Amino acid sequence: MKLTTKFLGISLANPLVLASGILGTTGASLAAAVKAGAGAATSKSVWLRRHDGHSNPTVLNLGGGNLLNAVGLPHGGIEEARVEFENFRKLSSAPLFASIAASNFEEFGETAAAVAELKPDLMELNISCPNVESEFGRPFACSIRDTKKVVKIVKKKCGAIPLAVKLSPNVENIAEIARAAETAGADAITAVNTVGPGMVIDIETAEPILLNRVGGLSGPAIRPLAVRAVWEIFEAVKIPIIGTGGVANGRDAIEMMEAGASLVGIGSAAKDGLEIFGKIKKEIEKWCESRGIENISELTGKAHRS
Ligand code: RRO
Repeated sequence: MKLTTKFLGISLANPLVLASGILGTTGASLAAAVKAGAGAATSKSVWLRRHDGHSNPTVLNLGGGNLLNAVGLPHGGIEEARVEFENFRKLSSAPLFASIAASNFEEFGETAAAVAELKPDLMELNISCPNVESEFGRPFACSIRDTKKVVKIVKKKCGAIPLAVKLSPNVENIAEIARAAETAGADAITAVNTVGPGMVIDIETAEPILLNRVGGLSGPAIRPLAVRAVWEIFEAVKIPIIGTGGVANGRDAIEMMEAGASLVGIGSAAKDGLEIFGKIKKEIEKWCESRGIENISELTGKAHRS
């Protein structure tokens, strides 16, 4: 069977994508994910100017593959992205997805324009980071109005580069936010960012462990929530979905596609080693072959037909 797929005209060797935030800071680490088997790799969210994240501790391992993070969107700025994207291109011909972040509407437009010049294969608009609320207020992805406004601004700057909008699961109705993004011109939806915010307390010191006190939850614990979100978004919009949230094996990736995803993001599961991409690919292939499925895209949205 064939794992190759097309997403908004982009050819991928398989539907697995390194999600933003995990190993996406350098060209070498992005290329390593592709070499290990990812069909595409997404950068850490790029800022126009240097942005310092939170101080340590920023990531807690909760066990069972689950993480609580408040990294706080650190990035060196557009010149760093230029160098690292060039490094990636020297090492790999696979699609590169550029995640972008900013603190306000205007800066999102400027960042999109600057990143478009770096010619990524897709731009992913990160309006759903749960860890910078104290700095910038509520994420745009928590409001229909803000989502529409920022997508309109950014879409104008993307030129021919397709635009995916990364949504937050921390909303009452994710389908209506997805619809707002689609109406405003988004070409795809990435769902979901981390869940929360959550908190873990050191019971001896009686203090929250993360320096930011709260952080976003990721890993297998959030997978059913992500699957439900993707399922609802698939019902609500016509644009394709990158399903992300707790996928850790072939079964999970297939489930995410059946819920409606065309591509599947792998984030937390990659923290223990990039071999995960090859392993998931093999599991998908074996499952599909035993069921006579010839084309991976047959899986997308299958749960809506049953
Ligand atoms: O850097 C982070 O703290 C972070 C980001 Br940008 C995001 O989108 N989601 C997340 O859980 N952490």
